[in-house]
Amino acid sequence: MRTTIGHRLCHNRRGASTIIAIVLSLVIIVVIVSNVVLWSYEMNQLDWEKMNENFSITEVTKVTNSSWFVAQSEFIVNQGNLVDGSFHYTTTANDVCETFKEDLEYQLETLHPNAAGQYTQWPVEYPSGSSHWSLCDEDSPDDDSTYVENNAATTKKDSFNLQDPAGSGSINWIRIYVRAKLVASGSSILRTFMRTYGTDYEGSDITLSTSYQDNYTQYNMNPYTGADWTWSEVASLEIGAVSIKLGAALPRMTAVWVVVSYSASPNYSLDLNCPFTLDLSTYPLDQIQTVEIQLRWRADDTDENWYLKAYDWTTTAYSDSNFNSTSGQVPSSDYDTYTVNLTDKWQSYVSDSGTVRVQLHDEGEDVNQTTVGIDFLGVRVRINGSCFTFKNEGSVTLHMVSLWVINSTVHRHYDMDAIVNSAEALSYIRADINLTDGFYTVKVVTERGNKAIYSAEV
Ligand SMILES: [Ca+2]
Ligand SMILES: [Ca+2]
Ligand SMILES: [Ca+2]
Ligand SMILES: [Ca+2]
Repeated sequence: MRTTIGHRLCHNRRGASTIIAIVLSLVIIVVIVSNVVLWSYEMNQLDWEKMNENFSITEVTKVTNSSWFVAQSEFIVNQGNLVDGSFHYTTTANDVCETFKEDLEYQLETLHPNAAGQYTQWPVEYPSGSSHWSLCDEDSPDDDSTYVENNAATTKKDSFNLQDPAGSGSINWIRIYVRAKLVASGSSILRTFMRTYGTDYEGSDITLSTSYQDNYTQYNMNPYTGADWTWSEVASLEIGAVSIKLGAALPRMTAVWVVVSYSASPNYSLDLNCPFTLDLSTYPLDQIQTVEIQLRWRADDTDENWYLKAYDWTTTAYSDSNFNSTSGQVPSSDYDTYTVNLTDKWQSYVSDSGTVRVQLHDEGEDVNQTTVGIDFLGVRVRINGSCFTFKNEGSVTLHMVSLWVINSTVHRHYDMDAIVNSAEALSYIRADINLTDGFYTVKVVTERGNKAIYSAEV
């Protein structure tokens, strides 16, 4: 009985391994067959795609310039104001303008303390015995060499009289500056202080650290009158600081001063700039002949000359040095075009990444507040290149990989990498292919191996 069972088990085991072998063989056969089928399908697919490529070269022309590169971001207005529109308005010549206006150019005058004022409350001065204003009056702050300090846990004010101002004209704003620190970490309070018409005004709490820092409070109007500051108000102003010591963090002040922003006479000016980025993959730096800047614009007066300049990346300043024209243009109320080219010295105006920063500015300060409308502003490169127009008339996308240009003397091959979608055309620009006059043949080859040929006379 036991022997019979043993035989049967042995027989079953042999049977099972036979089945496994057959199954494995079947799997291998299926894998091989399916791979063959897949490979043959892929081959057929490739053949089918290759057969369905249908394209032509429809035109070959000389190209002497790129299209215009236009603003991609808002203009930076250093002087003047944006009145209406956005940089998008400047990307097409269509009589729709972005509008800017000249604004008053302001000068600054700085005034320092020259006498004691209403309050001398800060308890400590260094050097000891000095008048407080004389410790805070220096033009370049001397930090720990001379200062006043508050070691009291109550509010203390120091205020000083000021030098007489020399400026004239309309006052834009005044700023009360305080240079101070804490002698130890903490949260003691310090505020700027000002006294006008016998009334005290304090700024908001300033967060101090253990290093000296300048802080200011700006007043666009005299808070007592609610009107623009006058020069006599500035002359009789007192400035200083208020502090409260908390813990061990004694506030220490080394200097206070006032800055007055004003304009002596109507002196309107405008100065704006914007970056333009050249497509260096299509127009490599070593193929550029020169760079052109074109402005289409108008203005509401013809009182002054205006200038296009570009940022010189070497001297790090705007310039028109070596431009073909440096005489600027007087605008008119009708649209005018103002074009400059950067001659063969264009390199200093183009960054390694292809950025050209263009500036437009007025001749100078004048009494008429001019409004300027920019309809179009663009930058382009001049090249000695070629444009090949391909038309894909087939049902599959084309990948062009090779280009030949053949004439009586030259037989040149160029690598290319261009995609043309089904039923679309592509104008393919090569700044590095310069077609000489005469009869020539152009041949283009796709990745699948099809080619198109074009012959003509330039
Ligand atoms: Ca000082
Ligand atoms: Ca001006
Ligand atoms: Ca003007
Ligand atoms: Ca426009």
